Amino acid sequence: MARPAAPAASQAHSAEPTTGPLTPEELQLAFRNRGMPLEAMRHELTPTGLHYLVIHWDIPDIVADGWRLPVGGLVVRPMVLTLDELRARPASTIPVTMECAGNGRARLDPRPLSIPWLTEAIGTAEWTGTPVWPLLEEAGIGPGAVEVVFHGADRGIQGEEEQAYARALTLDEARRPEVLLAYSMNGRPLEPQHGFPLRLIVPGWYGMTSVKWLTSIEVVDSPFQGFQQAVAYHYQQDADDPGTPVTRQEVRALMIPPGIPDFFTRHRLVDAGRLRLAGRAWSGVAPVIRVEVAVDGAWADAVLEAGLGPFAWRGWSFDWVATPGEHELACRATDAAGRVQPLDAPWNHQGMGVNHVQRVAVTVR
Ligand SMILES: Nc1nc2c(c(=O)[nH]1)N[C@H]1C(S)=C(S)[C@@H](COP(=O)(O)O)O[C@H]1N2
Ligand SMILES: [Mo]
Repeated sequence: MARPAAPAASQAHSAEPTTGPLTPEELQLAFRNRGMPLEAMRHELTPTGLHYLVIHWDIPDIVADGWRLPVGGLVVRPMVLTLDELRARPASTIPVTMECAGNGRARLDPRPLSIPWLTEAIGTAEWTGTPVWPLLEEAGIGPGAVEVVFHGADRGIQGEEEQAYARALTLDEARRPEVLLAYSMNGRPLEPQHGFPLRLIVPGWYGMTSVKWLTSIEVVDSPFQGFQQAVAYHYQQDADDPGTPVTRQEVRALMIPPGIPDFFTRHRLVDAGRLRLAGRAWSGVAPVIRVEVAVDGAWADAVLEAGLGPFAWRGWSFDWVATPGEHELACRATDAAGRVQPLDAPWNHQGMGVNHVQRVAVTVR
């Protein structure tokens, strides 16, 4: 996970990665953008208050009453919808495992300066909403259209550029029936921090694509060049590398840390004897077909559960007979596309898609 030798960056959009201690700015981001405690993986659906959060700037204050969703740009019949009109449309409810593309970033050396995620930028919720494509078909996509831009209400500055949060999907991606305009999470209206009153949900993709606090949908005739699309969310080797866009979630398994933790270090203490290790695994590319657990480096297959659907994580378990002493546990997933979690994820400048295996040190007494 160390960075290969690279030319010095000159046009950096943000501070250069650091090898130093955690900064006050990272700490501030970590409190605002909190993760899911790993023991919450006991729940197949993450309780809303335990789902991770990412809010680039401030949570906007939106009142449902006056709120409207314009659907415009390169369409034949521009539309403006109220929340009630969106709720009256055909609805789907889909369990979706969502992960932030920056999950795992804090383990990189040097460390990109952003939200310092270890492994906890994850959660699975049941989202209810109306599929976006039939709405676009009603509006009538004009000739020459290539992408659909989803605009959010929140504003701020990033990379020295003032902007409102926005991301685009190609028409092919927008056409997928599981791409939803969601107004409810786990059976209740969206919480303010999760995008009230309406957000996009793009199952399988990293979370940045699922734009919260939607203000409008715009069909455009050229690839969207907004900051969150064209600059952020790229696999880059350095600040000058144009890089490649971040899209779908890489394959990953996580373990519920067993036993009891030490308060400060969170090092685990486990009783000797038979113990069931458990966790969850997912991939945005193809179904997870295998999870392995290593005890002190010796890999063996775990038992996989069915899971709630094609876009949700699958539970796994592994029976371990714990013997007294110091041990290291690890887990890794493989998906049907042949992707296997690496022991050591390659370094990249923004700390994207860092899906190396999780290691848990335990003392067995
Ligand atoms: N409008 C808006 N949408 C947004 C964001 C944001 O800051 N503003 N953050 C994105 C990122 S990076 C992630 S990982 C997910 C997180 O969704 P959650 O906070 O509901 O878990 O929302 C995405 N949608
Ligand atoms: Mo994210």
